[in-house]
Amino acid sequence: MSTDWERIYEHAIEWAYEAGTIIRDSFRKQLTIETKSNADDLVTNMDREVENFLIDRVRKYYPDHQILGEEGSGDDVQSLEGTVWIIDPIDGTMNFVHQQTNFAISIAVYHEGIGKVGVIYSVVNDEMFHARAGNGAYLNKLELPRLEHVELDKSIIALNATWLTNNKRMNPSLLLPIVQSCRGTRSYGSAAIELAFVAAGRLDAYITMRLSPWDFAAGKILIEEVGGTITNLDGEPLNLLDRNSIFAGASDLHEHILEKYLTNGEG
Ligand code: 2AM
Ligand code: CA
Repeated sequence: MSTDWERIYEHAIEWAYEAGTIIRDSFRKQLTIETKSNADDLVTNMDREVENFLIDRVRKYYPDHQILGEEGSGDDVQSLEGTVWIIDPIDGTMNFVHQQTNFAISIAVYHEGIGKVGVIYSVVNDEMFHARAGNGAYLNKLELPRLEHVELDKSIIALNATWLTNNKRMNPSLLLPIVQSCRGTRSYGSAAIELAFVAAGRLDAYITMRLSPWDFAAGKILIEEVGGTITNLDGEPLNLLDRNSIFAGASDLHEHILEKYLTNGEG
């Protein structure tokens, strides 16, 4: 039986909207906040509740699909064989806790390692970024145009200031010239939103040192659907089963920055 991708696409969007309602309703309730790997790595009861909601839906309608979820309620996914849902119930949990805005639900569906459906729902702004491979990317009902050529000195690049300090993942001297040459930098604190913004042309590039598959799986599909490029910082393809550094952007700008600033033409 052939896979009904239109149905999966509609389900992903519908469930993201439903999950958004669950999160909005939670604003009136008490939040339980815990930490994970370190004191700044937050998780709330809502992250878990929303992940369970989405997983229940996938399991009910697509029992033979695998699920990779940030909070670990999904499957122990070891390969991208078959159909895999990659879910981040709340991307930007710190924003969710501190600001009650600038967080998103990220849902991606891959088949044999190929991105098929990508959905990023910025809940409080009610912005649904969605793409079905080969059918274009959309913001709500509006089709997103293909990304245009942009010069570095006219570009806006998203990155987190952490990567400009001395840290164990990145020599800041590599990023400083990029920051000095672009028109401006932004930091939203949600990788999914930052990737959706690249797809929508609101940002021209996004650089970060470490993301997990659920942070970037949907954004990758959106960006590629509008002709953008997303790789790791060495210009290599992303591994959807592991953490990666991330460099996404309009294709010409991506190539220019990679060659001039990140690999010195050696990559
Ligand atoms: P989260 O909110 O779901 O944890 C913050 O700059 C962005 O990076 C958020 O999308 C956040 O996702 C993600 N992030 C934060 N710490 C991370 C880590 N240690 N590994 C992977 N992604 C992380
Ligand atoms: Ca995340």
